[in-house]
Amino acid sequence: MSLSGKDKTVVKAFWDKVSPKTAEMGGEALVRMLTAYPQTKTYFSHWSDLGPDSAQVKKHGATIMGAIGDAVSKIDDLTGSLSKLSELHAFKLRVDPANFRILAHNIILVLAMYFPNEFTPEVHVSVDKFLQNLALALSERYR
Ligand code: HNI
Repeated sequence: MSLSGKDKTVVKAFWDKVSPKTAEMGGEALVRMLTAYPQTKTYFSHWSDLGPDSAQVKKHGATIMGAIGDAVSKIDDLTGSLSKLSELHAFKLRVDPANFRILAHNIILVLAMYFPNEFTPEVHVSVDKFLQNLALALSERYR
């Protein structure tokens, strides 16, 4: 379902609040994805350490969250702004798009862990819709 004006406002306001912690939260979300959904590790088999203390995983989590923050600022055109990344994941990295939802789940979890008071049900529903739309935009170039 597409994002309403209210969803966009809620997501932007929440992201403003949490942005000082996004790099750290991205690392935590990626560590959790690789641990709780070990099938996702196949894409990172060229990295020596995929455990909870891996500097590479944490750094990459920060990179991913940076891209998500960028998408928040371009929330009116997710498909256009993510088309380069979609192409990369589709044709070069060959990431099964089902994994975008798995990562989104882990991001939601970490947002709630870090910001239990700010992550109200209202924020939850809008951020969830946003991440589903982002996953859809990232899947756009697969066919
Ligand atoms: Ni993803 C590289 C963003 C989900 C596997 N990924 C990137 C880069 C960005 C990025 C940015 C760096 C691009 C570059 O070097 O130009 N990835 C995102 C975003 C999402 C996402 C915004 C979803 C929210 N990526 C996933 C998922 C997987 C994934 C779910 C696999 C399970 N990504 C990769 C891999 C790389 C990657 C693998 C290359 C890593 C490397 O450096 O070798």
